[in-house]
Amino acid sequence: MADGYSFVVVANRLPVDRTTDEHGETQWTRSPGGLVSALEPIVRSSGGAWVGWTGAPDDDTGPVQIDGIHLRPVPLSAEDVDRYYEGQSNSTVWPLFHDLVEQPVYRRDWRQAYEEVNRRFAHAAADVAAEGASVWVHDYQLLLVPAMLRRLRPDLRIGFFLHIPFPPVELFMQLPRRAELLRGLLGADLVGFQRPLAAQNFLQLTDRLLGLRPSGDSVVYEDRTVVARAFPISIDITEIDRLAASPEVQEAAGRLRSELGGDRRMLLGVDRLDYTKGIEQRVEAFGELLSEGAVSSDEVVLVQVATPSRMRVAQYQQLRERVEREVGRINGEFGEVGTMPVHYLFQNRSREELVALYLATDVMLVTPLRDGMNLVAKEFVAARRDALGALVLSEFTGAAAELDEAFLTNPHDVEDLKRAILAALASPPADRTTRMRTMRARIQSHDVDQWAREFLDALGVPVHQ
Ligand code: ADQ
Repeated sequence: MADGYSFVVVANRLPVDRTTDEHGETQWTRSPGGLVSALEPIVRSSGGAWVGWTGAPDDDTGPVQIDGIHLRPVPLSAEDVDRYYEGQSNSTVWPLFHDLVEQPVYRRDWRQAYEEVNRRFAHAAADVAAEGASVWVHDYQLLLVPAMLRRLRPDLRIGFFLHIPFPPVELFMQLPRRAELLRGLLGADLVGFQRPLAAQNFLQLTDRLLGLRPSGDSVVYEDRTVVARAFPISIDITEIDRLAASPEVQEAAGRLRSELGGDRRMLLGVDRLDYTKGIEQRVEAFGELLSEGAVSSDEVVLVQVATPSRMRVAQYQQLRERVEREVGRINGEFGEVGTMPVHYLFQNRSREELVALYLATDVMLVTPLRDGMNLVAKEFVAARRDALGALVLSEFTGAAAELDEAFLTNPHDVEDLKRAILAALASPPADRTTRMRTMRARIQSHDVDQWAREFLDALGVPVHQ
């Protein structure tokens, strides 16, 4: 269509949150997060469109133009949310792609809803894209969209980026209708992953399931070349640096420190409350260190901030109960009036507050059992302009490949987690500073804006900003 948009982003969510003001008027505010801040300027400068769900079930909002971006909502009924989003996306694909750290649930009605909703997204994208436009599809909720879109619009250039890990061949083989999902991705010209191993897994599968012959980083499918490559995502370094330099944020960090008890060393975890993030293992390790007397609650405090996430999914509710029970047990056993060993906040926090927490902490604990990248680790490093603070980082995060001067750990092994926490607490300041400087140098040369440009460059999309 001649009057469509030349660049289109397709993601489960639109880059805005809708609120209603005191006069009952609808207001849209930009959602927080690196992906939105990286893509929004590109979409805006190219006069582009963004296709996604508003986040509210049964919402029939029509297209809107906000800050130079055409937003095209895809409606989801409450039942779609249940089956496509909470079901197939978050109870089947999510656990399977995270190496089965929870058991995936396989249901035919969820798969069917997933296919229907993916088709709806593909039609919406086909509808807004101009002749020869470039379309960038995101993440595990939309694995079928590239092929559906190609069928509707063979003239388009289609890119896909997976934010989560892509599993090894033997795990992917568990998925019902696995070949169809693979063909879904093969509808793209470029399939991007966080890590090179994920791209290799994908290419191997094209051989195993479809008998294709991948060569190097590409494979020929239906007379087209599909390239699969790693594009490790990053963060908005300028934003974190600006916040970390702000006197208000620094004061807030100072206040936090004194409120937590002056000279106690602070351990910090910041995550969505998700079973992939290793929150339980981290709390358990800390509890054992207390009970063995390796640390004492006079000397060390753990602050865990957990954002409520997917709370309608049973596995997430159960996780919340287990974490809260364990925190309660540790505080009951090792706390004193006024000095609790664990401060647990089941809350969303503003960017300012997060950065103040990063600045206040001695040891940051990022211990996922599996994680595509993990932006919290990178945000912590970017915030530490003082080059102080230690990072305990799981080997099973994508970030570990870039941040290997962290205190690396295997969180599946609680003994190893305890060892890493103690090593980070005991490391001399000069050692921590050397490690932090090296990590900062590494991430500073690659921020999220560059990540987006590299992907779009490989897709052949001109980016003017
Ligand atoms: P997530 O699983 O959500 O992302 P992560 O990469 O850590 O994980 O990003 C979380 C973001 O939410 C960070 O920017 C963090 O600051 C913010 N956040 C976390 N807890 C918060 C809280 N309590 N309050 C406010 N903000 C909070 C998925 C993949 C990752 C991949 C990213 C990007 O699972 O592996 O790194 O996408 O591709």
